Amino acid sequence: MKVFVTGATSGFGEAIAKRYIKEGHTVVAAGRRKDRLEKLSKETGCMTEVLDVTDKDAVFQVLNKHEDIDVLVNNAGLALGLQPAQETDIEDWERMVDTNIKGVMYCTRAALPAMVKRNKGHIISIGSTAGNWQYPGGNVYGSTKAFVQQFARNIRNDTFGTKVRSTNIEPGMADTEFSTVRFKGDKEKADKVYEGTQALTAEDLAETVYWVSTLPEHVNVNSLEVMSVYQTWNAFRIHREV
Ligand code: NDP
Ligand code: 8X3
Repeated sequence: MKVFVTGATSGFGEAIAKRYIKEGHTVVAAGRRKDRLEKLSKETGCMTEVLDVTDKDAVFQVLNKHEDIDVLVNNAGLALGLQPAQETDIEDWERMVDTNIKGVMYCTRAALPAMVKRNKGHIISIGSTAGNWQYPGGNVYGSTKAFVQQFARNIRNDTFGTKVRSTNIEPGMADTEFSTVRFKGDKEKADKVYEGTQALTAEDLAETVYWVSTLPEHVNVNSLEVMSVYQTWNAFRIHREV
C-alpha cells in the first residue's frame, strides 16, 4: 500500500508512518518541520513532503503528485489553550479551525477524486473523544473534532457504490507532544496531564489505524473511539451555591 500521513513529524503521525513501513508499505510522511522529516526519512526510508495543511494550494499541489495513494491519514491537528470560551484568544480558535477543519477538508478533497477513479482508497481521519464528549475548556477544539466525525461519515455517502472507505478514529488522552503544543511550550504543565497514569501511546494509536486499514476491503469501520483503561467519563457537574 502507499500511505500518505499528515503531521508525521511527531506523536501519532510519526508512529503511524513507522507502523506501515515496518510491514513494507510505502509511506509519504508530511509535516511542516523539515528537519524532523529528514530524520524520519533517514531512519525509515520513507518519502517526505514539507506541507502545511492550512495552505490550500500547497495541499492540492502535493497530493496531485501522489494520485496513487491507498490510504490518506488526516492526522495533522492541534489544540491551543484550555481556557473558558469567554477568555480564549480568538487567533487560537482560528488556527484550530484552519488546521483541524480546513486542513482535513483540503487533504480529503485533494485525495478523493483519484481514489474514486481507481475505485480504491481509504481516508482515515483522527478525530478525538473531545468531538463526542464536551469538557471545560474544550470549546473550539472539541467542536473541530465533531466536524471531523461528521465529515468522515458524510464522505461515506458521497462515495457510496465505490470501494472507497472512510473512518474516524477517536482517541482519548495520549502522551505525545499534544499537551506541550496546547500549553504553548510549558512542558511542566503538559507533563502533569499524564502524571501518575498510563495514557494511550502513539504506538497504540498507530496499531489501531493499521488494523482498520488492513481489514478485508469490504469492511468499513465508520468510527472507533479508543481510550486508555485509566480514563472514563465524569459525572455531570452541579453548581450548588444558588
Ligand atoms: P503532536 O503534537 O505530537 O503531533 C501533531 C502533528 O501535527 C505534528 O506532526 C505537527 O507537525 C502536525 N501539524 C500541526 N499543525 C500542522 C499544520 N498546519 N500542517 C501540517 N502539520 C501540522 O500531537 P498528536 O500526535 O497527539 O496529534 C495528532 C492528532 O491526534 C491531532 O489531530 C490531535 O488533535 C489528535 N488527537 C490527539 C490526542 C492526544 O491526546 N494526544 C487525542 C485525540 C486526538 P509540524 O509541527 O511539523 O507541522
Ligand atoms: C485530545 C484528547 O481529551 O485532551 O484530543 O481533548 S483531549
